[in-house]
Amino acid sequence: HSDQSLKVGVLGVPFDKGQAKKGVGNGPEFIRKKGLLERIAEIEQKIDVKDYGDVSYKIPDELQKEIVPNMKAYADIAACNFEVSKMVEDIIKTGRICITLGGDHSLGVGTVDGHIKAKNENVCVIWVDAHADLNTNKTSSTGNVHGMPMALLATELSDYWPYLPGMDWQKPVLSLRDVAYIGLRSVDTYERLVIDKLGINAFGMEDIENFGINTIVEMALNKIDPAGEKSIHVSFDIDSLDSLEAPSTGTALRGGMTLREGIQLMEILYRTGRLGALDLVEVNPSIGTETEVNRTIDAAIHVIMAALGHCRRGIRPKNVHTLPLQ
Ligand code: HAR
Ligand code: MN
Ligand code: MN
Repeated sequence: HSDQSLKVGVLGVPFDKGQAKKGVGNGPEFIRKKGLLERIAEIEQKIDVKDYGDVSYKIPDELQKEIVPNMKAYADIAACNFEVSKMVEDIIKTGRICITLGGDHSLGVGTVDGHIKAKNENVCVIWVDAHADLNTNKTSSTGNVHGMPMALLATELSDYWPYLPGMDWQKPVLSLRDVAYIGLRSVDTYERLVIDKLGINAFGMEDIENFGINTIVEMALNKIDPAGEKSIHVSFDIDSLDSLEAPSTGTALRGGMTLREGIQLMEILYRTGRLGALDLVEVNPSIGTETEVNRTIDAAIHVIMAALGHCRRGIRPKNVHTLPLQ
């Protein structure tokens, strides 16, 4: 770690309309209540952290009645992500790493867009997720927009969308060549087609099994940021972790990453010194028992701590080299 303090901004997005289950909007409140900011303050690396509170939005009149086929709560999605994008852009422009607490994963449209605007497009994305979130409104079997953010962001898929009213601020400027998935294990058929056709860097659970998480992160960075010069955006869906590790999420799934792998992944990305933004999404405190909710939130906090330089080896006392006598 360095003596220079790391500047961090925390932003809550209590948004739940990208999917059907109530409760995921309370993620930011529960994660803060369990002591995220206090835990960040314990990290040896000096951190200047500012909490920007929660994003709020109003649907503008002209958007009120807009609907897009097979995109549930379209007006809310467009209006909320507009605010998210502006906030994330501002936070990153003040030199802070932006930690966004979700909320469902539809907010990834706004966070990645804001990051790209703040860094003049010099951004790569690591999407840590059991799912590819790469459906368009024509391929989605659910109409839930939390399964679509990557497809909304991708330049390569812009021709596959109808005109999206109220989303003109969001130019698809992210190439899927600058994206790597880690943790996939539930990919829909059309998503699989896109991944194969475009040759997207997709590291599934079997790859983590074969190579180990260290090598996978290295491989991902070599593909999307070979020169080591980009700002890294990590969009971490808590369902990337095994459902035993993070049960309180809307689409929990067995066979996922351990928390140890999640922590290791984030520690490696911290050490690049190029982490620009981290989304921590899909924690749903209304799902599961109290123990399961606590376990899930605790996992989320561990992932964020690792991203900010928390060291599992412990902290050396300052200027002290011997044990106290008696
Ligand atoms: N692919 C499915 C769909 O489009 C489910 C994906 C949503 N689940 C998530 N996103 N948590 O990562 O609806
Ligand atoms: Mn997701
Ligand atoms: Mn997911």
